[in-house]
Amino acid sequence: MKFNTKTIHGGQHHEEHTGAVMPPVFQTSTYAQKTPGVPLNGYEYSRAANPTRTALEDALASIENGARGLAFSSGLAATDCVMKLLKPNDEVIAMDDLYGGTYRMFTRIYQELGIKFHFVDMNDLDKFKSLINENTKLVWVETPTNPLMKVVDIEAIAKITNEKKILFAVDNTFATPYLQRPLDMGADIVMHSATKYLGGHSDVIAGALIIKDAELGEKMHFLQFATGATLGPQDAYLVLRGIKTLHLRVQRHSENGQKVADYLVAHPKVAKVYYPGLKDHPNHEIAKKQMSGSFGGMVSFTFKSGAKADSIKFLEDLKVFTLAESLGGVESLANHPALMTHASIPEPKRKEIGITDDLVRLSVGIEDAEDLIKDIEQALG
Ligand code: P1T
Repeated sequence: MKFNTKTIHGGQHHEEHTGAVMPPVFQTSTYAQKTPGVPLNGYEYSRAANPTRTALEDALASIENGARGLAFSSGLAATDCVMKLLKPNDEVIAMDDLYGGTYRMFTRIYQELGIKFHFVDMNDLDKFKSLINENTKLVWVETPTNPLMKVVDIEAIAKITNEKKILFAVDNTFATPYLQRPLDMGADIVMHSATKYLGGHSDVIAGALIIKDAELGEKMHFLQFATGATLGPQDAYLVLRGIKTLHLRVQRHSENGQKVADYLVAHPKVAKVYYPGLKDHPNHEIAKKQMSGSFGGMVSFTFKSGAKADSIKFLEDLKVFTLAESLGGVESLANHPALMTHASIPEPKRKEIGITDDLVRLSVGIEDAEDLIKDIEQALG
């Protein structure tokens, strides 16, 4: 099955009793048993499994080409489940640019529990390799990264992690499986904030893991079941519904993202534009190799003035874009990483990796590109 068919049919079947084309929202916590400990139909308690969530999890496994999909109550809950594979003294090598909440979890929760983190730009493969030792158990990347849109060569990293038997997890939130399928390139685990493009309509908080190996998938299901951060059936239904139009939406997000990036590059007030679809993006060639022909809807930029006040004024003056955290919904959103999504990263660290106080991040939606560009034009004016 090709990808655009999988988004609609992957892992899906009609509901057994009525033939319903979409799975019902099985709003139930528990399931009847005929004799103690023997469930009627495999389901015994909704923390362990729920048919609506199963339908979503099977769709997730299908679109990312994994053995197992798991749906969580948020993206961070999904990340947390991966971290529960680790124990004190284990080491993690993570990309230096990450969603602020992921960085906060790594440094303020798991570092405190005795896990050691190295944050490095993995485009420097020698530096990356030099950090590997016998305690290295996990490599964690976002690509493209939030908010600086760095691109990591998944195949190159996977070659190293597979050889050294280190788990390799990719947060595929920004790219989505429409543009990039990390498991096919050698990664072990894909993570999503399904709140974003998978859900696609800014109406649900959800997370996902897709695991390449069935045995590891089973272990992660145990961790999820035993600790409890599962997705409710109503929210599972919404994400499943979102996935059915993922290919159409991301195609338009990418077209609009490229147009907005091209417009910003030519604007006299704009200093730097971060978008992997630009020819002068430092990782453009890698992006071309591993993303399927387009580059998504996330664009960041800075001001020639370098002034925080200019970025704030711009954000206040937008009319079609909404100033809000989050991304990946049909509507365009704008965000100030230093003050909003990445405020939990200490200022010196933000400065070190390039999240400046005049950096603006746009989640370019699927409205008419002309209206979006006009809005940016008036706000920059
Ligand atoms: O918000 P939640 O569903 O828990 O997902 C966390 C998360 C994980 N990974 C990436 C790449 C993300 O962007 C996020 C959430 N990000 C935002 C809310 C944001 O505006 O960047």
